[in-house]
Amino acid sequence: MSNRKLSKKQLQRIAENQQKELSNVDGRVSVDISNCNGRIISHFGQQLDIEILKGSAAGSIMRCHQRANLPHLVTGDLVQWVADTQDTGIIVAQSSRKNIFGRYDSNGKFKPIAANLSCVLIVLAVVPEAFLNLIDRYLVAIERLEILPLLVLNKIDLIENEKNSKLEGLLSIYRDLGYQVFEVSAKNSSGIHSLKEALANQTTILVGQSGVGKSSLINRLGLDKLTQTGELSASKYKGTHTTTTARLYHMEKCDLIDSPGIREFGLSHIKAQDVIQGFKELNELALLCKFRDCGHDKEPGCEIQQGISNGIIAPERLDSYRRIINSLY
Ligand SMILES: Nc1nc2c(ncn2[C@@H]2O[C@H](COP(=O)(O)OP(=O)(O)O)[C@@H](O)[C@H]2O)c(=O)[nH]1
Ligand SMILES: [Mg+2]
Ligand SMILES: [Zn+2]
Repeated sequence: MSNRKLSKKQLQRIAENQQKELSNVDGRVSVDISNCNGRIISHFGQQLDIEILKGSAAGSIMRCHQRANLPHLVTGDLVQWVADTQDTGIIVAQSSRKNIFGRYDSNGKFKPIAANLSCVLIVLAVVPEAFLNLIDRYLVAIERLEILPLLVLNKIDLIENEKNSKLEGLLSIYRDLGYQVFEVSAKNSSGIHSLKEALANQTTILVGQSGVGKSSLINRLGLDKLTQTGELSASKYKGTHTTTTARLYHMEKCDLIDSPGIREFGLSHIKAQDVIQGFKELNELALLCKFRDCGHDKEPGCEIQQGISNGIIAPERLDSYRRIINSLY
């Protein structure tokens, strides 16, 4: 009993000392990546689960609190933590982020979803119906971050014999633009192998409407190493995760992040000139329009309208671009 008390005190003292060392003048705490010993897996209210990255416990999960002076941490953040009691920890520092993926809520507040990504997998399904504007919203958010965007159509087991021409048309727009589009079924595994190869060595967040099969796909893409290491971490997890926040799965060859379905992926506070960068083909032609402030509507010398007439621009994409521009503050 007394032994345990002593070690807890010692641990706290170590934590405090490290905290002092790490604090910089403005009270914010940041640390070099090489000093990070944890990675945020998920949130549980005020608590976070981290994957332990160093030492004999590497690969297992630790429940942590974070110091109040740290910013809001998200899945994928690399952090430095110290032991608190025997089975919880305190996050004392955060490493700078390679990138941060998120949306804007209806009040214009940025809602970070996940950090340090290399890929975003936009998940569509045969049902519920896929919407071009939602895909484009994701692409706008992704192109700004220099993250690889991939598209996947799930539930192809539900496609009837006759082709679904509306869906085919939608997918061909993105294929023609050079995006890689996979067609899979999480139910019967068809197409899963090539998707898995494309995701190898990437840290990928799966995004898309609720019900398209993001969680099912993650199940189908492999086994999570973290929930397999040790009974303690496994029992902590059982049944506890409904996808209300992003959650990282450490698979054998890749990292996958499940995200909650979002009805609207808000971009309200992105700048208009950043929106068009998400529309590669429009962006290229817009530079050639006669007027620099061309609205790409009825102006003379509009290359985008010309492109629509020539069939090289999909009119749906211009509509979709307009809808996003009109939704900006
Ligand atoms: N037929 C069929 N159903 C699927 C497939 N993938 C997922 N589902 C079903 O679609 C529903 C939503 O899946 P879920 O993974 O929870 O979607 P999420 O909300 O995007 O995570 C569930 O009832 C799944 O069983 C698939 O490939 N084919
Ligand atoms: Mg889900
Ligand atoms: Zn124009």
